[in-house]
Amino acid sequence: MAVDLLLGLQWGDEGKGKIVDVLTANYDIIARFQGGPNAGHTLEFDEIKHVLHTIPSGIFHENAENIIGNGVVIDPVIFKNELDSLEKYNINVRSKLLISRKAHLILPTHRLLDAASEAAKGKAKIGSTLKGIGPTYMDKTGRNGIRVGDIELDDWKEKYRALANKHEAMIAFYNVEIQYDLKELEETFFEAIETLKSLQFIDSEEYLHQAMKSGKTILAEGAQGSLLDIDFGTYPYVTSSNTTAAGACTGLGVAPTKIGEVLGIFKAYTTRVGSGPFPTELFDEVGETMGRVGREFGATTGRKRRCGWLDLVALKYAVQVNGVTQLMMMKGDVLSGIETLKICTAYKYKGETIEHLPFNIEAENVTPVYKEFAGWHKDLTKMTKAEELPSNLMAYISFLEKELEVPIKIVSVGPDRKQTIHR
Ligand code: 2SA
Ligand code: MG
Repeated sequence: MAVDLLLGLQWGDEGKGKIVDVLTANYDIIARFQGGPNAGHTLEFDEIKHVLHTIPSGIFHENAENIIGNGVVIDPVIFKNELDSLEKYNINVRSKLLISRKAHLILPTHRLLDAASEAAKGKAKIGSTLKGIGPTYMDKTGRNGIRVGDIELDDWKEKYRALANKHEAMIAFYNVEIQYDLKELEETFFEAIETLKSLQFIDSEEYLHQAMKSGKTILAEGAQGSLLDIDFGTYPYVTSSNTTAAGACTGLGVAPTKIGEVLGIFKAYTTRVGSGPFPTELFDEVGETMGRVGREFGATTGRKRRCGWLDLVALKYAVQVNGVTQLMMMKGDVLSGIETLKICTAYKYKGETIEHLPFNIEAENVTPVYKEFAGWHKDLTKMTKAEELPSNLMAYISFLEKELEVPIKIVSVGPDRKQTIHR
């Protein structure tokens, strides 16, 4: 059996949590392969809204097993809170959640370092989620990190102390105002470590290998989006992991020959949180409307998301880098009522018109070229069949399918599980 991937194709917040939840019934195992509590995957059903940060979105399905892969970074404190809030709903997380021993831990000082680094950058800050993601991946590649498997060993606290001491010296080096009480932070941290220890740890690459052999179906759930990829995103305004398809191979230990469908998810418009270039960003009433109607606020930090038109140049790039085989379009309902819609089909770049993503897409380098589309006015949120979708929306969809050369298999018309149209 192959592993299918579900990835965000823009700057995150495409609606991955909802789609994983919708698709979970088809899979035995859901696995996260990168990122950490910088993610906020929102799921809505039975009139309750759940936000997951570390735990895979399959946790609400009775029969799905959920795996946190080696490529993920875990903050034990946030993880414990997530666990507590799920137990309220009578979900037996412990029996359905497995954690890779090779996943790295976010320490309290990683979070402080994230804050210090951002403060020191001033105007040039990344706009990180301040969850310690960057510093934790730095320690991973720097070969200094502490992994989940380490906490099963006796001497890990010495390793912890040495690393935390080094971090404190680094924080001082940044020379910025950061108030903290490490003793207090550590108390909470070590308490959360005990909770983490009570969960099931596995060698996830071996586990997945055996699962595939026995015919189990697996879905790898991406976090953030392709344009936040450490290699292919809008560097340096990116996250610190590979959010693209290749990240699923390294973040789970799955061979490229074992990848099946690559499901790419995008919004009918574009959003971005944090700093960095965004060529189709809107600063007018239309952008305001997208943000208000689409409830565009970060699920982790509550930050207001920047909004703009769909950027087909960037989307094509993401489809290409990931090898997307099926597309899912989210939030078309948010565009209802906008008279004329625009899709960016090319960039003006150094006096030329180009249709690929150049090295640098800062505002002073690229000017979007738009194609206009007549909007649709009907409320989509109660529609359940493809035949009901307005013809102007169908024209929008057909244009994208033709340009991207990949079918759009799901059109989502609202946040609820039920508001999902399969084509
Ligand atoms: P980090 O914290 O080091 O990964 O931040 C680096 C950049 O990556 C962006 N980033 C995100 N963008 C969109 N959504 C994300 N997750 C949360 C959510 C965001 C939130 O799902 O709503 O609640 O604010 C996410 N995580 C990281 C980040 O904005 C930086 O630009
Ligand atoms: Mg999100």
